[in-house]
Amino acid sequence: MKLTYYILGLLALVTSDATGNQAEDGSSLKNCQNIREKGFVEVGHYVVYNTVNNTVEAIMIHCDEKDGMLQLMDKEDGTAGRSVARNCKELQDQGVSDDGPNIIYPFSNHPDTPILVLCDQTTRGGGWTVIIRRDDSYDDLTDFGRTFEEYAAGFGDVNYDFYIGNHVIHALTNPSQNELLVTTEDTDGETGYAHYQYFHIGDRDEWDLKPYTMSVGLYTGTIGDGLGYHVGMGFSTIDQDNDISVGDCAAPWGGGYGGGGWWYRACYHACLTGPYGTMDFRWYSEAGSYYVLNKAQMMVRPSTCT
Ligand SMILES: [Ca+2]
Repeated sequence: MKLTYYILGLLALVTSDATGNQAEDGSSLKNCQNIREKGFVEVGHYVVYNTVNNTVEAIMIHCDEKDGMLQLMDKEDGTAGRSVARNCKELQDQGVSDDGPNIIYPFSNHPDTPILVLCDQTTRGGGWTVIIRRDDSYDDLTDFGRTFEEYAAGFGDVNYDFYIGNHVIHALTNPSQNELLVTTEDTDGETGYAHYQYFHIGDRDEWDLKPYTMSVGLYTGTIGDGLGYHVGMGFSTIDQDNDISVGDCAAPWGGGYGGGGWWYRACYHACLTGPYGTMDFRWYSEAGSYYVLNKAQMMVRPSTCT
């Protein structure tokens, strides 16, 4: 145990400004050796940065004993030697104030499973974990016409456009009350937001409920309550129809709408997964009116009001 406490003391000295997994000048972290030189000595997952086509991209790597890292023993109170966060709000509470990719451990039943996520630590107080990002300015755009299993697991790249996965959204919104912030930019370049004080995604298998049923409420914002129409709906995709339409709202072009997975009813007011450059990537504002979008983001954080 003496060794443990010596190492923890060393950690406190050299990483006092970076209690998360990422140093402030994260772009200099390219491998485990760089991470060790920054004073991070513990076996675990870290964010590193590679330059690809003049763009800095974050990826997650694992550094272990053969990289010169140390397997720290658990503390006497039984908690792990390494501080981990379940979401971006907990990272913020640990002193991580930078926007960008970081590592969280959101699964209460698999607390050692890390995922690379995008954190927003500045908008409206920060602490947000981004669950979907669409942005048509990227070079290689992600196809959002995906299967139920792909939407469950998540797809895309946190450096660009992505969907974090219904499995993760359920884990993020389940243990506590969460709020949701939707931000949009329409085809005229106008930006707006919708804030919901309450947001929750059910589990994949719940008695008497469709998979990943959405609850959302207490709207304020500038673009209208686009999600209100979708309350209580399960998640539908090109290969799984959980909507209440006689048709199939998630059917791809030709059969229905844009093919994106969504909490369709019959069929939708807002949909943030439709194809770029079409009216199926849009946000409802009021009866008969909606914004066609170029960019959109949804992000969640534990609610400050309970
Ligand atoms: Ca249907």
